[in-house]
Amino acid sequence: MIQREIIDLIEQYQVIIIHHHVNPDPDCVGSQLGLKYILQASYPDKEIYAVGHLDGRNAFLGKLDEISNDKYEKALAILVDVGDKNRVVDSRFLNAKAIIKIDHHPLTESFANIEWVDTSYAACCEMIIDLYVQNQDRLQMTTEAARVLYAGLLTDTDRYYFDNVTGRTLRYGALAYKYDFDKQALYADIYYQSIAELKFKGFIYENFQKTPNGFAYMKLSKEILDKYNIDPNYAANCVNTLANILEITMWCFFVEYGDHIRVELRSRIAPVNEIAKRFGGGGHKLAAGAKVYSWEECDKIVAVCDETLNNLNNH
Ligand SMILES: [Mn+2]
Repeated sequence: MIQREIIDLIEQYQVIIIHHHVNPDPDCVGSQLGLKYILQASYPDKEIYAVGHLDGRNAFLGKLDEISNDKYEKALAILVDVGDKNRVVDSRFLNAKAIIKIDHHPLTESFANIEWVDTSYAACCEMIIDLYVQNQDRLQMTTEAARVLYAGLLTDTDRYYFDNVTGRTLRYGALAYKYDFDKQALYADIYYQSIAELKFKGFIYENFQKTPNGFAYMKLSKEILDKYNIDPNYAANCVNTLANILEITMWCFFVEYGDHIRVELRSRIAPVNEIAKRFGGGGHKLAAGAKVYSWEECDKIVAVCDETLNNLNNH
């Protein structure tokens, strides 16, 4: 069983360094710090580090470690919530003696010594909790681990709302919830909005476009983002501003970055991962993404999505 192999390998190493992906979200950081705290409690003699960079928005989750290059010489590196080598923050993980990957995204490349990749988990934090639940003879949970793992469950499922949620996700939420951390403080840290963010959403509600067959989209140029003082990552994460609207069954944000346009595609009926694939991207059935390089390509995506809904409406 792969979880046993993971723990066996962990037990062979004195230094363990856990890495996150670029623009880490609470599920990624929650998995990273949750695993760190579990391993610290379970193996107090080992050196366990979590490295990378947290922006202000995710600072409530905890602190990361700064470590010197020589730490990698005898280390085991663990990558969480990320499948691609080039999306891992801090490439020094390549200098580690062994690498473990723990991820719930569809597999794109294999390179680690142990790869635990399973898309049946709604969140990477659910995988870390499962690692603890199935191996309680060797691992210990802590209150602080439960807090950050619970944060990841909430955000990767949109509070148990997305279709990736299973009975297991809910049971593990209950397991984390029973630990004595301040839930209201956690919700406040995750869900607060600034007035600038609120006004930006107001702009979206006023200005999104809709095709005749129920595809809604928003083109967010650098000019608009600058005007509202909004970071492109934040803008892309606002795609579900257009969710739960009666007349809209598929929706998309096109967000301009320096050299490309990020496409975030969502649906509540027709699969969108195949559409994303046609434009070099991919993802889940009802939530997918791609990267394109011109607004003309965005218009092609709009046409394909509207056509998909047209075909669906006529059947
Ligand atoms: Mn995740």
